[in-house]
Amino acid sequence: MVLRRKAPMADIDENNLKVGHRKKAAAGVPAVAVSMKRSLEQMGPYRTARTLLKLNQADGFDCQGCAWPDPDPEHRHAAEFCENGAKAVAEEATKRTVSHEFFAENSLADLSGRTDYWLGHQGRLVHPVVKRSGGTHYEPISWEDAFALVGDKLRSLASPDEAIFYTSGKVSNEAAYVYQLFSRTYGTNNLPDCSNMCHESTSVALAETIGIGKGSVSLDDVHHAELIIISGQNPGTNHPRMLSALEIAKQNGAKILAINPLPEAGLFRFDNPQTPRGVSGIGTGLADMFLPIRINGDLALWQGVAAVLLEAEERQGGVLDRDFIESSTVGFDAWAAELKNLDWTEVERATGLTQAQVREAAQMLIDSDATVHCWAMGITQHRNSVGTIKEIVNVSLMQGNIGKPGAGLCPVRGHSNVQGDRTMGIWEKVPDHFLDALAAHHGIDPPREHGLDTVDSIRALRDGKAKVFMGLGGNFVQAAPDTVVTESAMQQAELTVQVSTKLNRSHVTCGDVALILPPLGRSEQDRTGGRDQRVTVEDSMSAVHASRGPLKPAAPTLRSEVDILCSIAEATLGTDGPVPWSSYRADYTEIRRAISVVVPGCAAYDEKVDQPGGFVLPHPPRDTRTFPTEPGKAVFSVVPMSVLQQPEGRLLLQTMRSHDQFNTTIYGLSDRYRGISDGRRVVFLHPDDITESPWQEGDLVDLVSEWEDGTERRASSFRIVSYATPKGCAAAYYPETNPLIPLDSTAEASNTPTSKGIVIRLEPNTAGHDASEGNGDAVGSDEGHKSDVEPEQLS
Ligand SMILES: Nc1nc2c(c(=O)[nH]1)N[C@H]1C(S)=C(S)[C@@H](COP(=O)(O)OP(=O)(O)OC[C@H]3O[C@@H](n4cnc5c(=O)[nH]c(N)nc54)[C@H](O)[C@@H]3O)O[C@H]1N2
Ligand SMILES: Nc1nc2c(c(=O)[nH]1)N[C@H]1C(S)=C(S)[C@@H](COP(=O)(O)OP(=O)(O)OC[C@H]3O[C@@H](n4cnc5c(=O)[nH]c(N)nc54)[C@H](O)[C@@H]3O)O[C@H]1N2
Ligand code: SF4
Ligand SMILES: [Mo]
Repeated sequence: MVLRRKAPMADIDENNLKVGHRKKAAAGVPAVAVSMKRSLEQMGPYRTARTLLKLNQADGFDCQGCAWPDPDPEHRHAAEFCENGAKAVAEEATKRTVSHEFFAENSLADLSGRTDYWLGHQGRLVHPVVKRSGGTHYEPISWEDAFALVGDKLRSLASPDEAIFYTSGKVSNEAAYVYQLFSRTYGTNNLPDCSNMCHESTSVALAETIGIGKGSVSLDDVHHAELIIISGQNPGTNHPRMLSALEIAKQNGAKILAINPLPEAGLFRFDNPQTPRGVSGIGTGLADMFLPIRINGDLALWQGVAAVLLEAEERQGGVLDRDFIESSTVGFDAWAAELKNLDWTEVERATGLTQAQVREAAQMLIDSDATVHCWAMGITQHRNSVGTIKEIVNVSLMQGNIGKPGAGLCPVRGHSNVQGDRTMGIWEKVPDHFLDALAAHHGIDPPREHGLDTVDSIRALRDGKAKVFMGLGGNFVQAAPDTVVTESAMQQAELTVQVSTKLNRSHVTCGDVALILPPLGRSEQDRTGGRDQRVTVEDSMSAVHASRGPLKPAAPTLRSEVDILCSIAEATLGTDGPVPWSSYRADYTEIRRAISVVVPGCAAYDEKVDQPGGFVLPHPPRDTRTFPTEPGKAVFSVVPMSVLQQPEGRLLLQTMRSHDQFNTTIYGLSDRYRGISDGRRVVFLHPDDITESPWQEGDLVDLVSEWEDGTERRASSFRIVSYATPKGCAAAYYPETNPLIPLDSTAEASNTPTSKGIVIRLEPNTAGHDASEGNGDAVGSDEGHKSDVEPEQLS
């Protein structure tokens, strides 16, 4: 069986694709120029000034761009944002809006032929709209009728577990708290979130080993580390202000070890546009060592490093933190014994690195007394991710690199409030103590069985077990794996409700009845209940603070997320139940009072969030080297070696972000650091893999994935680009490649889709309209079509 979907492609002329040089430094003057250009285009000069000066300031609003933390208030610049933060703001604060006429003119069938790039560029959604059963268009509906429609439908379900309440991680703590409270008062823990596709492997591995599923460092630790390891992360694009922190660390003498199949620009040099060195292009050198690892080689790498550290300890001593291992951990001996049998041939095969390279990297750890280990999607989105992260924890524990200054575990989160949403109870497997507190404070009886995560929600929709899907932000059908399966699952829903700022594919691939409810964005003033409301968020380092939008809302019709959720709750559960929805809506302080009682670590929440810079949530391993695990100590875990090897003639594909997108939101067509412009359907290959194939650079091919059950999945029309990626390892952009990821291909123990390790083969292009141009001549380039490969960086 072949699963294939004709992807919408018409709005982007991929024949304009240009392939230029890969950049060797990130940011610099071009970043400032792009920030200003995009901001002015979308917002005009007045809104640009109003927003950017308030972005990430103590009295302003939190950047929607990512979860990287802000410096202390006294160390903030007037311009405390990066290029991609400015793009994220411009995307939301755009002056364009989607009118009723737009929906009258464009049927669902028309819209489904559009790319997400085109859909997002239509502007802000400003009116609630409905698609009725059998309807061909969205049409206007009043807010009250929309709420009643949702309430009636939810009350008619045979069981609350037939409803799914998805969250994307931009949602504020107040909205998240109200949402999970509504879902649980209604009667289900079906609260999947984007985290299920993102850092879930981190949360699972850390909860088991250190007792809390969050990172253990502060920004100050990054600044004062002796060694910073950056694994599977592209900070120059996805967390650009991390480069400022790395620059400070380098000035303080830190070394950086970067591990990535691709030589991402932001790993090598930072041209800080706020310093003369940066503007002049001298910049700050970052990575002292770069390991161009094979996709999925990280578990083997950390086993190799651990083995070298154990050897060195035996030989010379002083490498391990014996006192810490003795007093604060369990399982060391069994783990160390297992590593005695390490097979170096296996490590070399898995990593594509030589034993000498692994030893050299291990020496950097030996030489450091304070190591911070950062990681992101290149580590979390594999079948063996939980095991890999446990091995990273093992290596940190053996040197006592947790709960001491300049050291710790630093999973770098994605969405700006994804960590806060979890803290607030957006979690299908929330622990019993949270439910107990919820029950006691609100006088409700929350269900105790775990709910559905993202992948299981798709299965439930596919199998007709779930009938209502509500998305609080996000773009579920496009972000989820196995696009063909997910789209058809969503179309089987009886009702879909999307609370969204911008149009996207999840509105077009919807249920029998579908609602779009447009909320205020974070950059906008919120006057719900006639008073100035503020919300709160938590960053990747557990700092919580308030956020207030400076802008006049895109339209007076918009309602806040809290308002929408409380209104749906009332329409579903009535107004005389135990939860005071209308007081929550009238004053979010009331929600924060509930948070301060129910959510661990949040006592006096409403007062603390207004301190300059907010407050930091407790983290026992970081604060006192105590570990709330089952044995009461940090746990060394024996992780069986596993390596993803593709069969002969196949490639391992990773799916990643370009520099000009936020997840499924495509800002533009320029992946500047990788030298790509005016197109997105490219596949990056090692030059030898191109030579050994029947194709040449610039040719159009289909990507075909192969899954264990014999099914195949096809995504058409990708241009071959020669690139510095290890042999056998391909890369292409998400979400165009999501049709290739089988729903059942998930990480063990976290159920995260394997977005970074998919076995594919290349085939001749079969998409009709592009096939005729399927040769290298169609690729334009200002400098000729350059391959940009430095063989010495490759395995
Ligand atoms: N501008 C912008 N910012 C964003 C986002 C965005 O889309 N745009 N998304 C946000 C979100 S939700 C998230 S989760 C983060 C994502 O931030 P990242 O994790 O940086 O995102 P990806 O683009 O998926 O990049 C994964 C990196 O891992 C590398 N990699 C792939 N496979 C492997 C492997 O097997 N081993 C190793 N060691 N490396 C590997 C890739 O080459 C790539 O550099 O960014 C957040 N910030
Ligand atoms: N192949 C592949 N798939 C992946 C990944 C990958 O690396 N590869 N990464 C995964 C990861 S890490 C993540 S986090 C998920 C992302 O999954 P999601 O979070 O579901 O997707 P986004 O693209 O971030 O959602 C964008 C939409 O959110 C809405 N939106 C934006 N701002 C707001 C707001 O303030 N309020 C509301 N209510 N709506 C808003 C807009 O309508 C916009 O279209 O994708 C995952 N999917
Ligand atoms: S690093 Fe992230 S949070 Fe900070 S300004 Fe850039 S995009 Fe926004
Ligand atoms: Mo993410």
